[in-house]
Amino acid sequence: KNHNAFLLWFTGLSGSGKSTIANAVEVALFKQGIHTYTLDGDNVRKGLNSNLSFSPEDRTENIRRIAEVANLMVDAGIVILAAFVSPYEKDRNDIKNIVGEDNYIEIFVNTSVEECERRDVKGLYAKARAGEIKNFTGISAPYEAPQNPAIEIDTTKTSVTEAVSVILNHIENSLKL
Ligand code: GGZ
Repeated sequence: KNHNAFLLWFTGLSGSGKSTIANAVEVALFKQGIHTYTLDGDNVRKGLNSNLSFSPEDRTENIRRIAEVANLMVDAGIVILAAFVSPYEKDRNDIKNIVGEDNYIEIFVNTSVEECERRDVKGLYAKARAGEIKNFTGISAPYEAPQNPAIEIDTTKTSVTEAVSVILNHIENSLKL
């Protein structure tokens, strides 16, 4: 395994800020000359996982496939950022086993459902409340909060810039970069 590569896994509710923070971390890593790739709903659920729904079984399969792809990309020496709701503790534990504990950095973007719903950037919470989206995480499907994430970010107290520096500091202190 290439020991300079690893997986940054962002978990949290829809609209919690996972992708925003992941994208900002990716820009910072790029400036350091580090080869990165971001996996998110936009490039995975439309392609590789386009046959998967949001049922519990399909979410588990979604996360399993992403973890296997991330593992291959880490093997290729690329720093991977992955931003998925990933609501189940068991599934997140499986990611760690797939990529190896030393390569897995879990980041809990801890924005409450009340705050995500207040922001409702994409209008999905309103649709979920109206019953137009079934099994919506935080409304009609569970989110199991990580018990022991490497990093936890409260986006009501921490700016994107601050979140980036917390994450970069963690990576540097754990001798990843
Ligand atoms: C949760 C849903 C759902 C349901 C569609 N529940 O804000 P978004 O739009 O871009 O992020 C959400 C994304 C979640 O996909 P993931 O692959 O990350 O989920 S999981 O890890 O649980 O497999 C949201 C949109 O897809 N979306 N329906 N029912 N989010």
